[in-house]
Amino acid sequence: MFVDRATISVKAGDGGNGCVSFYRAKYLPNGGPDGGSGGAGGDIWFIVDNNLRTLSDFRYKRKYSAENGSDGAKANQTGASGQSLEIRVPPGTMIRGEDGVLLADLNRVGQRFLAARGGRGGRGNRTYATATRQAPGFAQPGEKGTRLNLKLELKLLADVGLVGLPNAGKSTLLSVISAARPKIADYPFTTLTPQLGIVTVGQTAFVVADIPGLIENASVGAGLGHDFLRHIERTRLLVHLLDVSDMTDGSPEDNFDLINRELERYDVNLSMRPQLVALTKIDLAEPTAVAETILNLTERGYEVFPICAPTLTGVAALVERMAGLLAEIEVDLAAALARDRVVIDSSGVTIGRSTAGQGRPGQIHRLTTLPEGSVAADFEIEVNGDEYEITGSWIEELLARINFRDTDSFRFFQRQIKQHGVVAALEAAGIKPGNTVSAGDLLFDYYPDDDSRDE
Ligand SMILES: Nc1nc2c(ncn2[C@@H]2O[C@H](COP(=O)(O)OP(=O)(O)OP(=O)(O)O)[C@@H](O)[C@H]2O)c(=O)[nH]1
Ligand SMILES: [Mg+2]
Repeated sequence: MFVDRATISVKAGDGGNGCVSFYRAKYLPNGGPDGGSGGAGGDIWFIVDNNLRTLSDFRYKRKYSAENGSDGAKANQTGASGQSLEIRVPPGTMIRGEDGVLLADLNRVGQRFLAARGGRGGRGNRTYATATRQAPGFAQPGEKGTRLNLKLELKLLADVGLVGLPNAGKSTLLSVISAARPKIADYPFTTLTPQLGIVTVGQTAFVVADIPGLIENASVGAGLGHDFLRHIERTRLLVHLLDVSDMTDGSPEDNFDLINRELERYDVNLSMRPQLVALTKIDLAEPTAVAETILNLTERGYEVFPICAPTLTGVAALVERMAGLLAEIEVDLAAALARDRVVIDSSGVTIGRSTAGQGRPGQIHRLTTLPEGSVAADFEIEVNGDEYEITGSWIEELLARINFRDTDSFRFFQRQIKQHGVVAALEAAGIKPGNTVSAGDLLFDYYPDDDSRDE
């Protein structure tokens, strides 16, 4: 079965203990303190691996821990740092805390997320020596590594979603174009859970998702389809299956419009996805009815493929077109993703003071002191876990003017948010490198360009 949820526990490594030791030599009985500090514990990272498609690995292994740091030793030897642990997840994995708060949305290949930082190593007694305290007989224990329970959720990253009424022939199509063996039967709602199949065409392969049939009001929860619409949210192409042999429930075009209305009501973006139409069960249909449906839908601008899946009639042409369209869409997707790779540069900004201290969930931050040379603007920063949301009329107006695919336009945006103190406000709110910032539809990871973390 396809697994798309998993709960795991992670534990970053403990820091090694600091050491208490004094230098001893034959003629120097009271040498100075020379206990080294402990090494840092390893961190827990999540890394997106494009070769993975499911969360099934997490069904069997639920506990993940990074290595502990080693203790410090005599002669000022610092303990070795613990190895960090990298947990590989498929693209599309969302990581939530135990409370359900979204911590990371991992959808770009190679994207990394620091889930838990290893404990710091304890200081050795050597580091406590001062002019007045020359022989400190104590050292610091290592800091414990963070332990967390995390919920992983994978929105099925299918390239193509099959949609249509129950019994339209979706599972039958998937069974003949892939190695997937979905249940097929002559009654509606045969498919109860989404099924994935990998379709190979020449050198390329893509993933097709078969979801339970949709019915009227599926977008608001009717039938079984609703829960599964989210599985096709991120597909790049929809294939809409229309049974032309069965005229009992209205004309094929009426059914076609009904499904499209449901898609639109669920998510406008979904209804704007490119859509190919497959007319199914043409072996049972009136040829004139088929011809008429083809004509009508073609006139409306759709590409229509009459098929009979059990005999493979028309299937090759449909699959070829799916592959062809996906290749075209790929280019657009790359451009869309490039937009996400935003790096805010905070160099040279004087950090103002926020009205409150560190970021807490739901807390709103306002700068009381604006950075030097910056211009006042109306915006607020809301902190939710590791997510920082910028809201307010000024940022909305700014976003509306920016074309994120254009480098100059994007630079202008970077300058604006710096000049107006947004970067300073984020810092004052406690943002850390790699945290997520959202503003309107824009989502990006925060990385200041000076990397001076005090560790
Ligand atoms: N004659 C004929 N029967 C077909 C064709 N395609 C599918 N069928 C039959 O139609 C019935 C329903 O097919 P499924 O593939 O299970 O339909 P589905 O769209 O997956 O249905 P749900 O899972 O309920 O949404 C099955 O009995 C299939 O054998 C076709 O091209 N010709
Ligand atoms: Mg089915």
